[in-house]
Amino acid sequence: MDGVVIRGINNIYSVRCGAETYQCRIKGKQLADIQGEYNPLAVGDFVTFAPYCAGEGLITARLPRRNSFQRWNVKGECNQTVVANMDLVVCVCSAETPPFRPRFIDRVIACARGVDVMIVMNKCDILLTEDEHERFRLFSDLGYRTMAVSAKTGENMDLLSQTLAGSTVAFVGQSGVGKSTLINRLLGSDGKQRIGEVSQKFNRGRHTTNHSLMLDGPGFVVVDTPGVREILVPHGDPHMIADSFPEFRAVANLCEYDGCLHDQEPGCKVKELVEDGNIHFDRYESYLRMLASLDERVPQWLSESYLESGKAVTTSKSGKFQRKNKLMDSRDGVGWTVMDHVEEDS
Ligand SMILES: Nc1nc2c(ncn2[C@@H]2O[C@H](COP(=O)(O)OP(=O)(O)OP(=O)(O)O)[C@@H](O)[C@H]2O)c(=O)[nH]1
Ligand SMILES: [Mg+2]
Ligand SMILES: [Zn+2]
Repeated sequence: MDGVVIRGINNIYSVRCGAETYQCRIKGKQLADIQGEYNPLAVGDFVTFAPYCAGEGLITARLPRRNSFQRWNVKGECNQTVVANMDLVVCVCSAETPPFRPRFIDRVIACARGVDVMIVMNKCDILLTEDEHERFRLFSDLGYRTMAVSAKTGENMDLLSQTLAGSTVAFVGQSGVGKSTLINRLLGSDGKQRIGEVSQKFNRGRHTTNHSLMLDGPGFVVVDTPGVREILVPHGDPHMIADSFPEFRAVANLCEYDGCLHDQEPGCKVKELVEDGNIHFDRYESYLRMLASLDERVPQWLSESYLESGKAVTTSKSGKFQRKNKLMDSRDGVGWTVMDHVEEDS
């Protein structure tokens, strides 16, 4: 049978198939062909499973993903899929508590692989400063759908609900921006009950979400995800980061070098436009921080023996081979970082 993962806690996955939900484990120790990932299954994954008794089953395969939202897991030292197979990722931010952090949104966009991002400013009952407002508006100038709502006053909640109609969406964002409050409000009394249940059972009284959960809304399906203080882009090809900036993408063919990463390369059109003020400087800085974070990583699955085999020698940003102790700097998808601290951007 095939079903969709609606929740996963401690290697037990709730898999929904039609009207039934089965509590499933993975058959054997791991799923075939899935390695080097923090979690083999994420909410939204379609799986094949074999029911073995009432309401329980064994997962035998993960079906191919249409898209995913991934981040770098600092503790696990590898990429983690937060949700898969979404029609839309809704990046929720707030005017205050926590403060508006546009670079966090830039990173959320870079974490979304093959799926559109909409940016929802919650707590619009609190005013933004002029600068914050300008940076927020920039997202819509760049072509992203944006919306300002308030879960508290209900402002624009109908509009949000209409926008989500017919879709499966994930709410992601910093802890405390109001993802769960928004979802409660969108789902009405039904949703409140279910979310209340979850927070009592799994949060031991805390008012934060600590695992992703897929819920049925009126005319749409929504995944509530746990908020994070910081989000880091997944490890991988740095060109994917550059591609997540539409204003860079639009002019990249005018850069002197093919595959220009808009960093130190001569004849870079992006840098020229930043200097002229035609590309927002803060967006560019935000991008450079993401690139730098890729250079500092060591995915755990890159074992010492793999490194010693010499296969991992790759070119660095500057185009030269570079050796850091036994580890090499890399930009071609087998790179890594030693991440001993996480800096917060504004
Ligand atoms: N002023 C104001 N406060 C809000 C609004 N929406 C939510 N809040 C408050 O923001 C706080 C955090 O809300 P949550 O819904 O728990 O935030 P979250 O994003 O789900 O947080 P995590 O589960 O930790 O990721 C709560 O105290 C809410 O009452 C809003 O529109 N305006
Ligand atoms: Mg929450
Ligand atoms: Zn360039």
